[in-house]
Amino acid sequence: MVHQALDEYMEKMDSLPSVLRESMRYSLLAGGKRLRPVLVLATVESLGGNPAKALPFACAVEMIHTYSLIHDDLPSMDNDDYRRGKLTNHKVFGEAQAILAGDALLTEAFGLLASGAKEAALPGDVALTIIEEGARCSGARGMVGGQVDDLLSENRQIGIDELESIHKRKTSDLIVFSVRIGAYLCRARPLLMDALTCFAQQLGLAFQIQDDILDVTGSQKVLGKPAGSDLKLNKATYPALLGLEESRRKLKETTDDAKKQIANIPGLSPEKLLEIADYLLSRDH
Ligand code: GRG
Repeated sequence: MVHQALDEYMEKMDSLPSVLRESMRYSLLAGGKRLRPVLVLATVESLGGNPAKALPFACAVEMIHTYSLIHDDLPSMDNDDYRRGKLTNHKVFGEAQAILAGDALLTEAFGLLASGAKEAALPGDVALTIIEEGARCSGARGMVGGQVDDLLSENRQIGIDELESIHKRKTSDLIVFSVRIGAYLCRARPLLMDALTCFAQQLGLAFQIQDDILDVTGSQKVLGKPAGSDLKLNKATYPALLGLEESRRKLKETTDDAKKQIANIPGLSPEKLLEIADYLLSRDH
């Protein structure tokens, strides 16, 4: 559903400069797990809503995520050649176009949050809250701020608290935003909103621990990368700070904690969300 909807949005943008449209399409439709949009839809389903109506919001978070990946891969950041099993955006379209494709995806995402809110006839305060949270989670106080502190932490010894503060903003905030969108769309009461938020925070942390473990164990080779090729020796990671075994234990504990947050809450059918948590625990890329 998400892939098709993203394809349709890009189809409609037929008046764009063709290189811009192609570079946006290239990364947006390259695949990926679609974790964040699926979380939007699964949260809506868990609250008894209609996931199809949440599709514009789901697509918006995937656009924000894709922009962050394009920019993260740039030579001035992680300088990666491959993403989602394909050459990175700047390798195909050049650095300037990659920066602009990312900028365009981020901006379109906020347009989509607004038009999605109109389409769903959301009350103004709910729509504005979603947009405000989206800016907070993806901007200076969220993902961008986390990325800055991540870059500043390179070649420096950091502790587990600082590592978690970076990942909370860089990785978890967009995951939390995805779940909270679903809760806002269904007008979840505060108890449910809080439970879902705690679930997403722990899920985001677990996701990052698993990401760090996979970088070391080389399971990313599913994407055509050699074992350990994602390992950045100048960066702090969970396995570097805690060791592999302790990281695996923490991953399991954090995932279990995430699942506990949403189990047995009246008014919530958490099956899909629990399934996603289990899937992330066993994922190999
Ligand atoms: C450049 C503003 C800016 C932010 C970059 C998200 C991020 C911050 C960088 C991405 C680099 C990275 C490997 C982060 C760790 C976790 C993460 C977000 C992994 C990629 O997400 P997946 O695994 O990717 O959900 P797919 O391709 O499956 O969508």
